[in-house]
Amino acid sequence: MADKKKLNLGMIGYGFMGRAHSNAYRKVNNFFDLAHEPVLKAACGRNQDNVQAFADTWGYESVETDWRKLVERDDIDAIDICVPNDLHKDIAIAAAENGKMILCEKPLARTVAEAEEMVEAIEKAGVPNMVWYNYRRVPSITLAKQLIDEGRIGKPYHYRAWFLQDWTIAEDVPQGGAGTWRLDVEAAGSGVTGDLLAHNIDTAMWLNGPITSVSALTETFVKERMHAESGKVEPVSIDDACIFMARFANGSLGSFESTRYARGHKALKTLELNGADGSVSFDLHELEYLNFFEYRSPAGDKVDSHVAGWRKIHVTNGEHPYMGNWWVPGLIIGYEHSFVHAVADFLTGLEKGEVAQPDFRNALQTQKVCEAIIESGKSGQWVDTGVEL
Ligand code: SOE
Repeated sequence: MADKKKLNLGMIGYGFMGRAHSNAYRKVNNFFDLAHEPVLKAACGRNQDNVQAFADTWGYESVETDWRKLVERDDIDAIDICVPNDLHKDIAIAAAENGKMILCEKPLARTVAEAEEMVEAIEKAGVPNMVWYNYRRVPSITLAKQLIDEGRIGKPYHYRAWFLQDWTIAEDVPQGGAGTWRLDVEAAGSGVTGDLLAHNIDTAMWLNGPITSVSALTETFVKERMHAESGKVEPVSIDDACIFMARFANGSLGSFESTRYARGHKALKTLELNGADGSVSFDLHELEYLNFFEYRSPAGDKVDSHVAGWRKIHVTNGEHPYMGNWWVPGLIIGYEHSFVHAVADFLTGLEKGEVAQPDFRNALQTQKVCEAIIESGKSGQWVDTGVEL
């Protein structure tokens, strides 16, 4: 890979997402023909032993224990932010001020105000940037986008999506700390809205356009939990569950549900879009399939009703999005590949001078919807999102 342009990466954080992204950087050049090659230059985390172990596992050349030092290093081109949400803003702004490209984990920030500051900083610095809403790059979902853009669904009427989990039902799950910072409002900003629904909102607006207003029902089922840092039982202020209705700018209606209390569901993530001429539906548990109902053919003819039916498309052919870069038709790929695709798209963007989406400005729109949901959950009123049209 001697002829490739090196992209020296500084990874901040070494949890679940630090691993998913590192895996993607390592694999991307084996499967995609790109002008750039990510180099795992430095990993950063507060605990020297842990970050060194992570660096050894994934092949990072060096470690730092202070992210401020990392963003100032001359040998780093891009910063990857994989830490809890309360750190996203300060790291992103400092990285932008130091001229670094930034790849930031979702959600962009805790609040719209933070996200706006981040957008201002990166746009002022003019640095390439991307937010890791990885599910857009599951080939079946990308295929849904193609079908919608080709007009195969026709006028959209309904969008519905779930993201259901069950890992916080036990009352002794702490808030704060590794992984469980997602239950601490200070670190996360919100609960399932920012953590899970943000994915569904990003995909929904990508497929079906801007969400203009929302009406939400939120609940915190377990009111107090031990805080892993203070060791004390403290009030819980995140939304454990959220159900919201939405209006899209194109006139269609949305219904969304997310919880971490759906016993038996670990990551039931679904979407469905119903239009006048067809429907698409997707379920992450069968991520290699896209379900498609065709009512009217591309030529405009109605499909013969006695043979019309849902088609379960096995999205593994070479002509399907991203799949030509993997195995042979019929053989599936999985969750981790969505991150490889994100890196491939980011690097392709660098090569072609195009902006890989979602960039910070695009992710700010999702943040606006999340904030409107939380506000609506508190007030019981419909709230305008203020999303750019
Ligand atoms: C939470 O359990 C979580 O890991 C999210 O933080 C991720 O964004 C989601 O993809 C899977 O669930």
